[in-house]
Amino acid sequence: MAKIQAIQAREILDSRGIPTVEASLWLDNGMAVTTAVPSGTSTSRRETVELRDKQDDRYFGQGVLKAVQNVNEILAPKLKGMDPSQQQQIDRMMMELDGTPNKSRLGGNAILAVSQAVCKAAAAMYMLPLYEYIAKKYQLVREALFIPTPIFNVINGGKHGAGNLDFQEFHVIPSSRFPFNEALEIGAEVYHAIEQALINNNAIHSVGVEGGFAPNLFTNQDALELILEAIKMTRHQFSHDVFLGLDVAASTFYRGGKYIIKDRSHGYSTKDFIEYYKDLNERYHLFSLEDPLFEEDWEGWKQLTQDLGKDTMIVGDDLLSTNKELIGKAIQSGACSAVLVKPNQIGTISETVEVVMLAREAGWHVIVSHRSGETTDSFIADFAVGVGADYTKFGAPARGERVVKYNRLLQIEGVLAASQSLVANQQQRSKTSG
Ligand code: 2PG
Ligand code: MG
Repeated sequence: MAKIQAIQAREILDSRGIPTVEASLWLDNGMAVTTAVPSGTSTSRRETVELRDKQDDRYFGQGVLKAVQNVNEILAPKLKGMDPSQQQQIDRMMMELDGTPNKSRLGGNAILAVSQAVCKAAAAMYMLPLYEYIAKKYQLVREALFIPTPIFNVINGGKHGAGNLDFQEFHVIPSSRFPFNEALEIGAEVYHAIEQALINNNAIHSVGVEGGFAPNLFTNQDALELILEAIKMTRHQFSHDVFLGLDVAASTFYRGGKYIIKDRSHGYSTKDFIEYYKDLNERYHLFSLEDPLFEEDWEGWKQLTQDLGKDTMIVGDDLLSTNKELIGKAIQSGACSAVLVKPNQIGTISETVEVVMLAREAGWHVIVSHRSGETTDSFIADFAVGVGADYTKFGAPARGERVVKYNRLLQIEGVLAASQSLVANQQQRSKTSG
């Protein structure tokens, strides 16, 4: 067994040009790994605290030098000599060293950088691909490993878009019957067709923070129409090969008890907004609906899940914040039917895995997600495969920090296909020779 010899963190930039934490970890057998943590733009109230320097002028106060220092001076000396396969023990120790309920002393960004590095280092120590190590360790995948179905974010609004849409993300979701490489083709083809449709309509076709287009349109519904128009330009059929979904991020436009969006000037009450979704669903057969209501509108969520949850995945992101207490509450009350899983909302790998386990036990769908501020680390792709996620959400099929994750899924798909056909061949051979 190798032991942790050293950990060094540093400040790097994320895809938005904002600092984030990267950590390298060395084992005493000479192996080394590096990983970086992402950062959200539309964060929920219940997420762990991302430690930012605040008081200085560097990067307008967004620097993460304190978090880096916490890794280098507090966490690294304590972890020295520990066995990296003891993830739970290490994560618990870091939480105790932090001593706050929301990781605000050392920083969720500092703690997660180390937690991810420990996970990667253990995989390296066992000489396993990261996804396989995670699968073996946590035993969450019942049969053979598979690649989750991708949810592509093709139009960016809300806090993510430079355009004028209220809804944060407009998704296209290929049917789960396609192997991942074909699902990626569908996502990329629809993405390019949207660009063409925008050009045809003389609309702006620049992109938002997750690589989706960020146009100026009259209503949010116009964005859904645009996607339908684009799908028609491809060889794929709406509602058969490819479906629509939304991450509404409704907390960002909930003001004074009303949902204020450009589709109606005087805003919607919860009841009216649920009716609005029902109408949308009639036309667009929404496959998934993430954060459709304010993160504290629990009664509304329950009602919406009752009304639409049979055919539409009702996904809790801000509502649940990858937090096991909140998920417990949502399972009990029937507030949604799927969870968006983001390690940096909770701050350690062990706690993230616990959330996946809870969701699985409840029969919920699991969507493993990136953040809007990303790096070129593809940790999250391996994590999604390793825990057997049903879906992944890694943004548009464009821009380096997004495609690095989709490309990693392609690699894993290739390796799995080769090893599974190897197993099938071996079984065949042992049958014929026996
Ligand atoms: C979301 C995420 C990722 P952010 O709301 O689901 O797409 O956005 O990272 O800004 O919270
Ligand atoms: Mg979301």
